[in-house]
Amino acid sequence: MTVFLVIIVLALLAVTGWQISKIFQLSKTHEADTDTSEVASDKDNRWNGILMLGFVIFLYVISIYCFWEYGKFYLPESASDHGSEYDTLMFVSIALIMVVQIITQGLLHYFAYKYKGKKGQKALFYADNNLLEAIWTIIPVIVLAGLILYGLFTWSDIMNINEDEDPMVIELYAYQFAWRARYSGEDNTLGKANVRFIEGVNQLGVDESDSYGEDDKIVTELHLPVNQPVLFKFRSQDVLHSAYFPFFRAQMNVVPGMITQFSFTPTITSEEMRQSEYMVDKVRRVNEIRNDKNKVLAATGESPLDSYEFEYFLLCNKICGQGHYNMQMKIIVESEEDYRAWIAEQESFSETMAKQNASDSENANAPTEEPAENQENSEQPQNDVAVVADNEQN
Ligand SMILES: [Cu+2]
Repeated sequence: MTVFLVIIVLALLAVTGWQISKIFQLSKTHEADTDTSEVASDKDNRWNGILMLGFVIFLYVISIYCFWEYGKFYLPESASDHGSEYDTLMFVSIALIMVVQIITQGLLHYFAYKYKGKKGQKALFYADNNLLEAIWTIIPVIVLAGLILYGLFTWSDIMNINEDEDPMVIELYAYQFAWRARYSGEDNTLGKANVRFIEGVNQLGVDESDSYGEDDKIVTELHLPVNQPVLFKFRSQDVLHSAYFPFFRAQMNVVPGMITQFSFTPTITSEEMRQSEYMVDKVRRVNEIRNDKNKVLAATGESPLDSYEFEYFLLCNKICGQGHYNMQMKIIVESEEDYRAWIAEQESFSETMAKQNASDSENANAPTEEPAENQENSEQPQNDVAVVADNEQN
């Protein structure tokens, strides 16, 4: 706050100084050799022209430098089936915009320099030219229409879910501030769910009376078999979240009170991605930075950072509250066998509920000396769900 006030005071002082200097200038008697005219002289125009040219050269140089220096931070090759379509669309659009902008921006600034004002020189009065008008109207219309149609076809290609492919249905459940995944089990159908059923271990509010839900499996890590189409159904417990899978070029809003969906097919396993040239290079760079930091940490006696290993992540891409930055879930793309082995180990919803009911009745029958602690464990109040999840992540 103090800093803010100091800045305001300094700004006001600067304005006062500027105004005072203007008053002095105006009150000064005109000397013969100083030009105080408000009309631009040839010298002013020459300077403006040079600055216009200089500015566009600066823009070009800084753009080239940014591509050169930061190009390595682009995402690698897409790890999903539709991702390459998306990348091509993006590349074509950016390339077109870049070419047009480089030419028009360059010409604009060059003409400002070339045709700068000169004393005695009069601008040519040129009313209109139908041919020119037609050219610069029709060409952009054709190019833009083409681009829009191309975008529309790509969009519907990506967004239309092909039910013939028999995608594996997985629910992604968002809440402040973590994700849960619910696999739909052998029947590939998710049990009904509602926020009103959230109680105890039933963190996602799965309807116990719906038999489709019995074999559902709720997990904290997303495992996907490679080359298998997946249909994600998104649900939110509290506020607007956004499921963002940058490596798979997918994103979908997660809206409270409705189910949104997105389908894609992962094509590159986590291990393959780890071994790609891009990722080997990135991991090496990250670990170099971490090693440098570790030297500083070691000097102050603090524990060192772990070395970095690449994993796919599902992130939240809506600023949904204080813990938003931490809202992520690991994604592991693996072979069909590895996936099957992993999913077989996971507890189904009916098993989780049976366990809770058993421990509930045990508590009810137990002598009333020490139930307080057990009660607390088995009956998490709903508000603590997020806190528990947060702790798990850390
Ligand atoms: Cu969020």
